[in-house]
Amino acid sequence: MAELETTLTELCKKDLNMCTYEEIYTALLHLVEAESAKRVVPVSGRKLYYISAEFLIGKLLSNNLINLGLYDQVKSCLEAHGKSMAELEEIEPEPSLGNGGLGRLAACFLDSVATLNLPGDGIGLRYHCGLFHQNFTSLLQDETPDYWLGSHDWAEKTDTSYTVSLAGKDYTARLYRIAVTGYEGRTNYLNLFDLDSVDSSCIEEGISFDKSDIARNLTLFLYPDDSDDAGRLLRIYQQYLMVSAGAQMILEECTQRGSNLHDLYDYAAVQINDTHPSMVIPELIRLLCAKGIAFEEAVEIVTKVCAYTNHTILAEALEKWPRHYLNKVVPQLMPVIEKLDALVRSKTADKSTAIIDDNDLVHMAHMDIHFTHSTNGVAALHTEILKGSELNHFYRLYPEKFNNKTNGITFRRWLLKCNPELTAFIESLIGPGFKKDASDLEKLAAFTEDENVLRRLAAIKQDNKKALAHWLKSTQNITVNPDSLFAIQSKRLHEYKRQQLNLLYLIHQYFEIKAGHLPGTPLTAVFGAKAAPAYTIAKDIIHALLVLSAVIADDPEVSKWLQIVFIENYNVTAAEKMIPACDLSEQISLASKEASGTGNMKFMLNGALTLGTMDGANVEIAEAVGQENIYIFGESSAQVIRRYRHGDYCAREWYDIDSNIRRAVNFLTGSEMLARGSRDHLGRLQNELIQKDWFQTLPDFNAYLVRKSQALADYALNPLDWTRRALVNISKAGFFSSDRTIAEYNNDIWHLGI
Ligand code: 73E
Repeated sequence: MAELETTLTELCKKDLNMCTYEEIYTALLHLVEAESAKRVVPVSGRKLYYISAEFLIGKLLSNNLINLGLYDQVKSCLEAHGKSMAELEEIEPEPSLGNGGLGRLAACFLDSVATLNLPGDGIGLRYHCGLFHQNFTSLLQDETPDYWLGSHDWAEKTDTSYTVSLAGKDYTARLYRIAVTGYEGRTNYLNLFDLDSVDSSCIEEGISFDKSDIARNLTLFLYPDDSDDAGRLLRIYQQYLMVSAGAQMILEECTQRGSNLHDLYDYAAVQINDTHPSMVIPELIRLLCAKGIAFEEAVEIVTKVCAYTNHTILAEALEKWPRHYLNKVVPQLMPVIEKLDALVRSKTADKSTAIIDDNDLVHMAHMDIHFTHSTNGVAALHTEILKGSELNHFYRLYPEKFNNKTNGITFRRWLLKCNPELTAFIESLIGPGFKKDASDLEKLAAFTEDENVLRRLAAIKQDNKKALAHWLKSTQNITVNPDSLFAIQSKRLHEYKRQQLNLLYLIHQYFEIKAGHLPGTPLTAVFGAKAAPAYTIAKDIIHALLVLSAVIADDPEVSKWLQIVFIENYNVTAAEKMIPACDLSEQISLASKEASGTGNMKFMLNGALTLGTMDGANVEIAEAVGQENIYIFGESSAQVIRRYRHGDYCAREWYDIDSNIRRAVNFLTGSEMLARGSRDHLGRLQNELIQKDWFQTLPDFNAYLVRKSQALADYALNPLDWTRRALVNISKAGFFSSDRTIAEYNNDIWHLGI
């Protein structure tokens, strides 16, 4: 520690007592950079390039210190000088370079690749503004830009750049690099590309900006609003900048390491994270051909090198670009894409797998499946749905390409970093092995009947709930009762995730409490969710929850038993506060729609019980913990898929026959709600639920109600048994470590370092 103190004092050029948090932060950034650099290992054999439009990395300082084994020392050293790590963390802006699960998964994967000492880099874009900042004004969401680039961010500006041609004009993509050091592992890099000319002064109002000036706006925002043509075009510009610069970098690195490009497979494995980077396929083919390789061989090389991950079956998320868009932005790629389409058409008569369809739409996922050697889903159920229905035509063509890789999360951030008290307790019981070998958590099973252990675990949960309560008070001036049950639903706002089901339940409870039917325990229902700026109904759902929260807060009879807290601007930093404090994890998507979910894994690992449908990775969580340690409800994916196929779902029938549903839905435009909320928003949501309800909320309403009431009663009646079941959940969470996921990708798809 003395050595650390000397280093820090030298870096700050004065006694630590005299330093501002800014100065200490900058010094630590340099320290981490230097330590990370020591762990760069020369690459031998095949190296991974994980290409993704999103890397939701979150704050980096504490995580990097943990991975470098420096966290405890730094913390003690700061404390000795009257400084707190928590306050220091406040200085760092969060890089929110992702929307949600897909981007966060990419960040967890980079951590695990480096921790497993595998050679593997990320390739993405350096957005100047991350996902918008969410503000609640008049109980409605509005959006402002999230400027995260400060005077000292983690990305190192390099002298490396590549020329990328967009709509016939040349642009220079500059490389920025963020070091990614694994837990006691090697250092890899996250490579982010940007244009020097990008300029935030073209942001007009809120998050709208002049979309025509590519040189100035290309990397301004993560996924600009794509509700108009200019926005959609901009998305293609972004994607191509990323893949073209990325592909050039890959070929350059591999050539420098000795590849003659015919043997590219011995040097590179490229993982395509959903369809956003799919243009890397024709781009690599184009570049290989330009270096003298014949088209057929180039196709073969690229197919062997690339693999594709599918993250969703929602049709609107599967990208299909009008041919004329691509003709405009990437005319150099169209001949390649046309030749690939011709190849497919010569191989199979089945037109449904064509790349360019009869309406001149280019199907990115189709190109991925034909011209990569692996297509994987992200949880067992999701992969089965891909094989059995969504991508069945492809599965019949290439059964050998399809495989499952159930998602995972890095325990360094989602346990060690966010829940140090629980981490220390687990370590005291089973030793430190679980930090690198998550299956070690199984050893906790030996303690499920140990009352002392259970009491300590309950006390840790209580501490974390108090910490969340304190954070809510200091950041949003919200007071919560830590003795209530904390049920948390935090994830993007989307109808398929069904925050509206939770909303209807809360309205139902409001009526029940007023009628004197009291629940087993007071409930605090916590939400964290951003709605896409153009997603009207999602914003209506946020409004309804905020209005209901106010209605309840103003009613002393109900507010003793029920409180709704909607956390503003949910992001990774907020998640780190919320997850350790959760008792009941709400994973209530419509079965078949949530490909995996990863929040479900984070909550389980931190000792929450899950209330969920048999969807995504919930299915595997239920298998791991057993039915007695999870609250499962609702229709099965098979039932849901059948209902969609028959096309005979009629929400109005459910509304008409069920008085509980009717009462809850009607309340949306009742006088209590309209006294505080907007008739436009609430009426539209009500109408949607009765007339459409595309994600089948009403059929699951009663089952949800019954299971949730059961959970509340169990929590109140037998708290020790609740904690015992929480411990079972923690002990079974090992499978959901991203180290396991990455080991599987490596064994089955990448074969790195060989
Ligand atoms: O179920 C999640 C999954 O856990 C899925 O919805 C999400 O990916 C997670 C990680 O595998 C996802 N995000 C997107 N598609 N699937 C997506 C689509 C378009 C733009 C941004 C994200």
